[in-house]
Amino acid sequence: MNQTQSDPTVQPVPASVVETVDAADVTLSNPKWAVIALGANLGNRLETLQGAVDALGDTPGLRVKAVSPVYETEPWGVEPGSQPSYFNAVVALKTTLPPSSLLERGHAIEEAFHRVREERWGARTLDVDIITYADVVSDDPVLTLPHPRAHQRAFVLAPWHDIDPEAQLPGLGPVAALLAGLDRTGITARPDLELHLPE
Ligand code: PH2
Ligand code: MG
Ligand code: MG
Repeated sequence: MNQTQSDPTVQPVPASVVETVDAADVTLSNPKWAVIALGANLGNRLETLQGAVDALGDTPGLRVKAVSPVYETEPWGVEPGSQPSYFNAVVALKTTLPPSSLLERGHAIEEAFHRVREERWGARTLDVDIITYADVVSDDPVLTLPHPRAHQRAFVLAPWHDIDPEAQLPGLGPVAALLAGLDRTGITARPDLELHLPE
């Protein structure tokens, strides 16, 4: 006889505490939503962004749920005309990784695309920024949540709003309202370009 079934002290886990991410997916217990912004302004920008989406999808304990449209955007924070334009996009995912591991994974993906860390806001092949992790608000300098400048950046909020019009920036309110207050000059949708979910 099956020992486990006959032992009255071993209770089955109620189905309600195991959240199924996707029917064909591994079942992740207690996964959290996170939003990641991607940016590239050197090399083959579209290929790099898709590579980053695929690399996120290859991460154990992480499931990419939505990928935004691509925007071509003027570099923010530098002398106009001093850098190539960016391609920006946003990914919504569910993960069982803690924020620190997600950050580490993001850095590893940046490095895989030959990102060289030079000056602040320098041109880069790939930038992977965690925008939100669940509803965490933290001023930890290693990983400030939500991303400390996301609310000022239409190149983050516009693609995020496209995939989740109800999105909220924890502590700061609806993305729709924040986006409505931003100047969208230099932020151009590129419907001719498309990213897809990881295979
Ligand atoms: N990222 C930066 C600095 N400036 N400008 C645009 N348009 N898009 C970015 O992703 C971006 C930027 C530093 O992370
Ligand atoms: Mg960034
Ligand atoms: Mg970054």
